[in-house]
Amino acid sequence: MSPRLNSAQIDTHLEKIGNWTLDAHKASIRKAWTFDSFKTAMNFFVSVGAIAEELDHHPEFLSNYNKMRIRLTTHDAYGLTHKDFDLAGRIDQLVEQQFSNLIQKD
Ligand code: H2B
Repeated sequence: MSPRLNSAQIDTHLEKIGNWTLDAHKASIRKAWTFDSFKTAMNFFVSVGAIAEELDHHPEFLSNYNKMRIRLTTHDAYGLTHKDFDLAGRIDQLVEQQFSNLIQKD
């Protein structure tokens, strides 16, 4: 099992990824996206699901019409591990490559 990261390790990982929010207990990170439609949000959900299966690491999803929020934590370790940051990086890469033009513009 992956070891839980300590506070300094978490800060180092956070600096390397884009714009994820750490909770007050340093036990999870989260990020939200607003897409152009519900259908896009569902496609995003399915795409992230495929990455989760590949990495055997599974996010918590919160869906609200065209918004998707993802929270990452490692349940087995009761906190953050490198698996959460690996998955965060893959999700950011997915958005960049396949969803960047489908983010809702104000
Ligand atoms: N996902 C997350 N987010 N945390 C875990 O601890 C976890 C997981 N454990 N996916 C994995 C699966 C584990 O249960 C299996 C057996 O590898």
